[in-house]
Amino acid sequence: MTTASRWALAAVMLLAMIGCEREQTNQSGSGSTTAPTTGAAGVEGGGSGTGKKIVVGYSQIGAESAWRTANTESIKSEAEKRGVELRFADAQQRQENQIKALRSFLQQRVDVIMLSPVVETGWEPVLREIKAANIPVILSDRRVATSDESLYATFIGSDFVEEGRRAGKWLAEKTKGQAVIAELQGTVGSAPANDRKKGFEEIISKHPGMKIVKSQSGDFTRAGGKQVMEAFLKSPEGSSINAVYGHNDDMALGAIQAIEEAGRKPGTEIVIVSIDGVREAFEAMVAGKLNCTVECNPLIGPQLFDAVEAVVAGKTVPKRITVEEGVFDQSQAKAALPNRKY
Ligand code: GYE
Repeated sequence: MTTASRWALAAVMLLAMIGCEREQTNQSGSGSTTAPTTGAAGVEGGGSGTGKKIVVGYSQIGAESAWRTANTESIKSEAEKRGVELRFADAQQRQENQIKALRSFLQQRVDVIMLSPVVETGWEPVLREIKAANIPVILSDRRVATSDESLYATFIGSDFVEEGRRAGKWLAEKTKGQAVIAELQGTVGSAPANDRKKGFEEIISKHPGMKIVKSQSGDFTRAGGKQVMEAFLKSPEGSSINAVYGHNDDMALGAIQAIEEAGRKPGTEIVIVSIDGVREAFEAMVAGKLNCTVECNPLIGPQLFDAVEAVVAGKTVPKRITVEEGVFDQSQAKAALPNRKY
C-alpha cells in the first residue's frame, strides 16, 4: 500500500467513526421529556433503518402568534437533531396554500407528510390523493373534520374543548358567576376556535349571570385582537364589558392595549383570561394586566418525530396523542415565569 492510499484509508476510517458517534448522539438525544414514546426501535440516527435519510414534507399554518413561532422552532430543531430532512412550507394562514404544498410533497414522494390544518373542513380530496400514493400523514396541532380515520396515521395535539372549559371554570370562579364577557375568537373555521368556544360555553351556560355580549374573530393575531377589542369597547355594550375571553394570548395582549388606550384598566376593571401560556402572557400577569392563561403546549416536535420514525418503521401509532397542560393565574405567574420555555 502506498503512503497516499494509507492516508486515504485512515481518513475513511476516521470519517466512519465520526459518523458512528453522530448516530449515537442522535439516538440518545432523540428522547423527549414529555413525549409518550410511540417507539422507534430499529431506526438508526433518524434514518429509516437502511441508512437513508427520512424526508418529511411539512405544511405549517403560518406565523400568526407566539405559540406558532415556538411550535415551528420545536419542529425544526427536532428534525435537525434527528437528522430528518424537513421540507417546510409556510401557508400564511391560507388553506389553498396548504393544499398546494401537500400536492407538491406528493409529487416529491416524501416519506411522510405532516400537516397543521388551518381550518377543519375541505381536506378529504387531497388526503385521499396522498393515501392513494401510500404516503403516511401525521396531523399536528389541529385536527381535520373527517369520518375516515384511514386518511391519517395519527393526530398529535391538545384538547381544545378542555382548554375552553378550563378558561370558563376559572372565570366563573373569579367572577362568582357574574360576568359581561367579550370573546375574541380564533381563526374562523379552525379547530381551536370551534372547540375553545364550545368548551367555554358549556361551562358558562351553567351560570345565568355570565353572558357573552360580543364575540368576533381576531384571527389569532395581536393586531386582530386589538382591532376587534377597540370596536367592542366603542359599541353600545362596550361600557358594560367586564371580562374578556381570548382564544389565544396574542389576541388578549392586543386587547389589553385597546383597553388601556380606551382609558380602562385591564386586569382589574376588566378581567382577562386567555389560552396558550406564552412568555409574554406571564409577563402581563406579573404586571397585573392579564389574569389567567390556560396552557397549550406548542413544543410537540419530539412527539411528532417519534411518530414519524414509528410510521416509517412500519409500526402502528395511536390515532390520537394528546399533550398534558395546566392553568396559571397571577398568583403563580412570577414563580413560573423563569421556567417558561416558549
Ligand atoms: O392557540 C394559537 C395559534 O392551533 C393551538 O394556533 C393552536 C393555536 C394557538 O395561532 O396561538
